[in-house]
Amino acid sequence: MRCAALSPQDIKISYSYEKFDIVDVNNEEVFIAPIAGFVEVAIPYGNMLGEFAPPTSQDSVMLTRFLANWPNIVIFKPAADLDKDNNVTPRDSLILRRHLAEWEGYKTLPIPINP
Ligand SMILES: [Ca+2]
Repeated sequence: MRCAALSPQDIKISYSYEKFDIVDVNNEEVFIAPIAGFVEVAIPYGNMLGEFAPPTSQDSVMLTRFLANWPNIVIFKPAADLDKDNNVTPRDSLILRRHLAEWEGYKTLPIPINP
């Protein structure tokens, strides 16, 4: 589950002197590889907390509440953009729900609109 960074403001990382590695906002290690002038960043697609764990129904609930503008719902937007259109929309929520329901064609996230 790796892709190029969506845009500079979408991903916040820092260096952990405790872990001697680059970490995300949750202090989890982030895979980064410079490739011919680009930086590849691993994104935990579907996990709204940005953790490298498979998404669950709780992630779907968080995304639904985020899209409904519930207060105090913070998600890791790059992981929620499951169709890779650089926006978090109800279509991303639909993809996550189908993934969790194990629909055919939704096993591997993300599912780009125009692959
Ligand atoms: Ca999207």
